[in-house]
Amino acid sequence: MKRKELEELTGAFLDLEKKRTLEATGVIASGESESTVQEAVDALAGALQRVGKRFQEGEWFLGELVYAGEIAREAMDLLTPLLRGDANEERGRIVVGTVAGDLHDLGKDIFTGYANSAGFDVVDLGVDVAPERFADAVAEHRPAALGMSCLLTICAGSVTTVLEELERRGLREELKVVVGGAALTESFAREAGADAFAPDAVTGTEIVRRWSKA
Ligand code: B12
Repeated sequence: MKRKELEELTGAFLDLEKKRTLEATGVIASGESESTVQEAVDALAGALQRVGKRFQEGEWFLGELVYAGEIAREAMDLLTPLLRGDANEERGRIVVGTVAGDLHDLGKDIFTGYANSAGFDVVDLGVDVAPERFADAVAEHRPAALGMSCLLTICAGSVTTVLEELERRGLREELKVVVGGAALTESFAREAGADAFAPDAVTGTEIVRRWSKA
């Protein structure tokens, strides 16, 4: 039964059938199915990779990419508030945002959902966040960690600019920085001077959880 529900979800999504996708999401979100919310989030994330491939290979055009993004947004909005963790204590604050020039927020929001459910107080700056705004938020909220998301290769340099701005303002030393998103890699993160790269939101949450215990 489990596989069938997830297949229906990804099948409807990849057919760009919004109503069917949201119905399939609703069944899982209601808890009436054997599939978990986390499995549905992972299934949608995997399907979005396929959307990207279809777009990259010229099979789909911008209209389809935009519509798929819209459907995914609505489905994720039903799921991410339901991500459950084992939070029984306050673990500290995290500031997150998508870097300047980049409007992708689905992955960042999944990380926010997991981090919230793990007991972190997350301050979400949204998308297209300028380096100065990241630094202002770190100065204001004094988080234990900063998370940056980047999906566009041309925006990857913004990660470095943010780290330089934090350094310049004397805000880098006490702060841990984790980055994620399809445009980034482990080696890029290391060279840019971030503390960690997270290939997915669960790993990202595990990393900040480890830091908060240290
Ligand atoms: C959906 C989508 C869109 C939607 C975004 C909707 C939204 N609200 O986010 C829309 C239609 C707006 C869009 C627009 C564009 N897009 Co787009 N998009 C995608 C697509 C298909 C899926 C992205 C996604 O949401 N994936 C699912 C999530 C769950 O995955 P994720 O973001 O990687 O996040 C996971 C991890 O990376 C990690 N993570 C991510 N961030 C963070 C942050 C932290 C702190 C942590 C710990 C973890 C973490 O955790 C997440 C969950 O596990 C990708 C394809 C791809 N392979 O990524 C293209 C893709 C990113 N887009 C692309 C392009 C080219 C564009 C446009 C330039 C198209 C155009 N010509 O206009 C515009 C750019 C707009 C802009 N300025 O940002 C290219 C980028 C190519 C490149 N190398 O730079 C891609 C790769 C498609 C492709 N293969 O060509 N896009």
